Amino acid sequence: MSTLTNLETFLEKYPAESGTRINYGTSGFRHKADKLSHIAFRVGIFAVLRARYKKAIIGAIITASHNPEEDNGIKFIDPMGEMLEDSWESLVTDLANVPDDQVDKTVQALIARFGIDMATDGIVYVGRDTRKSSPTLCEALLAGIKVANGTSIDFGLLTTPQLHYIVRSKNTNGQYGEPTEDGYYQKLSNAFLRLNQLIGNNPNYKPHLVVDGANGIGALQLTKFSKFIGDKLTFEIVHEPQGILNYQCGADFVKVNQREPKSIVLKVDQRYASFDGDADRIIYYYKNSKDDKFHMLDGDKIAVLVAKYLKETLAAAAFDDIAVSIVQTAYANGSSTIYMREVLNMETFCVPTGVKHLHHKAGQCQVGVYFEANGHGTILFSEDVERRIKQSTNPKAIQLSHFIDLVNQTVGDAISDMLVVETILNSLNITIEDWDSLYNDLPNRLLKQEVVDRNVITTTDAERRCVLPSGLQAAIDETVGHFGSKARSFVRPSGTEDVVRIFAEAQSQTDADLLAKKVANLVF
Ligand code: NG1
Ligand code: ZN
Repeated sequence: MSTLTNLETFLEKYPAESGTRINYGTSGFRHKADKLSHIAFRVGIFAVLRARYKKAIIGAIITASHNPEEDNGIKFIDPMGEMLEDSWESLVTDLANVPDDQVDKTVQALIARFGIDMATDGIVYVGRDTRKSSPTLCEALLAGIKVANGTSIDFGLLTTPQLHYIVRSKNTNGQYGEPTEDGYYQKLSNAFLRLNQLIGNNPNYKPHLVVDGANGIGALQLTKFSKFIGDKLTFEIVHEPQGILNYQCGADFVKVNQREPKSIVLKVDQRYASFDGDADRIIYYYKNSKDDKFHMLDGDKIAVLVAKYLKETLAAAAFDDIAVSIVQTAYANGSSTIYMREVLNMETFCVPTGVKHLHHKAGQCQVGVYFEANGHGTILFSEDVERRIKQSTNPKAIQLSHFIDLVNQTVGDAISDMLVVETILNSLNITIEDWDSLYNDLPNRLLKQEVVDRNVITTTDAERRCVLPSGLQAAIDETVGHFGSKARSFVRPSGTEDVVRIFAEAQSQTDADLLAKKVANLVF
């Protein structure tokens, strides 16, 4: 007998789309929203199985992050606030794609294979972004949870990192924080205000920021958060959810187009930041007083700022033995890596694209700072380091202890990362121009090319070298060789789109553009 209740009724309500196979990739399921209802329903069933198997609460967030408004997606959050365990990705892909008449059989096979006790609690925490399609998909997800006789708690509108925080807090019995949206604001604002009290207001730091909320959830949640910190840091929030999500604004628009959002007229002496559609990425920018031009500070610049602050503060707190390491991907600007190694004397690691790879590597460090160039990242403190810092009475260690509480260690978080950057700028008593001048970015170009089968390209060495098709890497090396010692270029299949990405970096923008074009010609 099936352990699912009213399955047939809901399979009729959420019938499978034939012909479209949708995979659970690095960012969960992502597709045009109108193709996702049956996936959301099946994900609901799967989430209950995962929760029962882990004997813990699981999260499911409905969002397609920086994708256009008409897309949507669903992503799981494992018990400690981390991404879904790798080996379960293919399992949920299977369940999401089997024909309707095989759903029951597939679920029963999972129950048998993992010895899942269907009599235990299966609790799923649910949240969603501001997309118009999100409430409908949420309804399908909740139906799936009910069919599997699980329990759902629907938190409504949340940023992705907020749900990560809530899941971890609940599963650790509140040790990480109070497991509510308000608990999140409380934890971050307490840490921020304590740090602010210890640091004071340094003369070169102006506590005001213009924030582009990408017409999404980030704008709503930042408005709520700002009430918790009063005038200690004030915001002008632009791009609230009335506009089209991510359209001509948001972190991805700024990073890809290397320009400010269309509606913003930049003023000298003002800092700006853009969030993405689910507020897990952040990019800073400003108008430079010397050249009067737009300058961007991406994930690499944030990583360098954080690493510099942590290294100096750990030394001042007599923790010279604690190493800060940096984890990047092949897209990291070459100048940032050189600065980290040669000026900060830190170990740097390069891992394949995708947050889970960065998070995993950073988790093996004493203090691991990881950021993708696109502005997604956070800082992980090992248990031992966190305990030592929290036990110390050294004034700098006390500052670090509040700093740890300011960081969302579960995942990249635009609100938390913004507070981290603002606190560090104040603490170091520097302007955004000073921060920007730590190193000069090497000019680069990122191209993408639609292809029939992107998987004809395979890579190695953290995606920096091609294995197949044979001969391609030798041809890339030969081409790069004509562009000077700082030039590099690589190609890799995207994990989220049907495209191959081509990246080039060189001494000048003209060279970077030309190199990218030449390498693209080698591929196609
Ligand atoms: P793919 O499509 O695999 O390049 C993109 C981003 C990643 C990451 C994922 C998940 C670039 C070049 N790639 O991956 O950094 O954010 O999406 O959203 O930005
Ligand atoms: Zn995002």
